[in-house]
Amino acid sequence: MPPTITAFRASPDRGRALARDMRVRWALEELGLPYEVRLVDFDELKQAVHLALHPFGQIPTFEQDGLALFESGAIVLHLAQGQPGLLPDDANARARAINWIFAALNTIEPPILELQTARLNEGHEPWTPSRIPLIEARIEQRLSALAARLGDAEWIDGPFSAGDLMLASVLLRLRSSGLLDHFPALAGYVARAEQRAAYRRAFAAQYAVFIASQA
Ligand code: GTB
Repeated sequence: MPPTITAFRASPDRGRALARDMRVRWALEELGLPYEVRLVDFDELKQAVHLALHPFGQIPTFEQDGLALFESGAIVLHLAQGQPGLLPDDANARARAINWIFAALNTIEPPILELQTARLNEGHEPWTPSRIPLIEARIEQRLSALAARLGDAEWIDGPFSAGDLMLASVLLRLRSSGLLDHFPALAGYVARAEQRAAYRRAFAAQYAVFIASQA
């Protein structure tokens, strides 16, 4: 049976592929795996049926053959480990690709989330205007180190891997901030990721959901 994932029926990102079901869709497309999507409204997220799948009442979730997972990183890793295509065969290279999944989620994404929280949820607070430059500086520190490591390579460590998928997914969240533009190597990296056929199929699928929600 194909897996079933959950996604917003009407994503607040208006189909810009910023919600975290996108990284799972992208991984599934990279691996050529069919999947089904159960769309959920915001109020369903905190109801018992969904909480049984996701203790924090969020998307995405993943269900297949009696296994239920939440956390986009865990889902992508599970998929990548299940079939060839997103992790190298060589044990050390595989460990390094997994290393980059964790780096994306634990080291690069946190300050990016802080910035979004400050802008979207705390924009009215008196401290926000002075806090934003501090968060931006922390993000730029990370981007600078990442750009230095990437150099002029196409992908972060050899052929495209789940590590690149997660890094690009996280960096994409910065597009509207303009911060990526200060790092042309990273902007090019993200653009290459977005040009992948699997990314485009995943983008189109989530965009179609958003358009349908507006009808
Ligand atoms: N760590 C978890 C993971 O990686 O799976 C985080 C999951 C998560 O934050 N899910 C969000 C959610 O369900 C959707 S993606 N939120 C509902 C809730 O917490 O009640 C986050 C997101 C939402 C909207 C935009 N946007 O509009 O641009 C971008 C990202």
